[in-house]
Amino acid sequence: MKLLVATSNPGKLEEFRRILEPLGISVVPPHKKLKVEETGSSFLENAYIKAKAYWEEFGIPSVADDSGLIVDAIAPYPGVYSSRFHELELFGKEEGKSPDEANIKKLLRVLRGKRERGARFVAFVVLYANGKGLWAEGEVRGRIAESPRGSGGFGYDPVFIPEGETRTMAELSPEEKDRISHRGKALRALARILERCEEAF
Ligand code: ITT
Repeated sequence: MKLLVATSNPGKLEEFRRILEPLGISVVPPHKKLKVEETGSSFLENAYIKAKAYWEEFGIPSVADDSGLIVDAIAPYPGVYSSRFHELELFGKEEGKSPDEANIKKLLRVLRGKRERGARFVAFVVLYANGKGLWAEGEVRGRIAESPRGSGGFGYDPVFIPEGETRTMAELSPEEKDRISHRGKALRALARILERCEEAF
């Protein structure tokens, strides 16, 4: 089976490939950028909006991920605003060399001096084609480091220490991240559901 990955985030695309191809699902990137307004108020709704928009544009069964970091001390933030947390007026705007760097700077500033550093990554994935959708979710708990470490992954990985680890997500190998990550769990769950109803797609 071939799925279009409904994302403009290269880090996510690479993870989709790594996680789905060993399960016998080949994934293709979109051949042009699609700007989709994420107008939903939940991860699930935004993932649905993205998967449907890509299906309508490209006519290939499309799988989207809407994901983010929820930090206990400021829950439900950054949440659905994770990719543009630095732009939010709430807690003050932040600048950086990249959006990822600005987001991390802001998060560390907001948590400075706080002992409560618990957090979780969540991912909702939706597969959409022909008026039909399937979805699954995944989560990984952890805590926010005092400063960034590591160069793997993307987004908040350099400041997220998964439960039971001393390393940040950005210090894990790609295989180690996929085994425990929110996206790994969500995509493997989706693949199991798809096995039972592939003919519908
Ligand atoms: P698409 O909508 O095009 O897929 P996006 O990056 O805008 O790309 P989201 O709206 O789902 O995607 O925002 C997810 C953000 O949450 C992402 O930009 C990171 O800041 C953060 N995030 C999600 N998964 C992550 C991961 O595995 N590691 C680090 N940060 C992650």
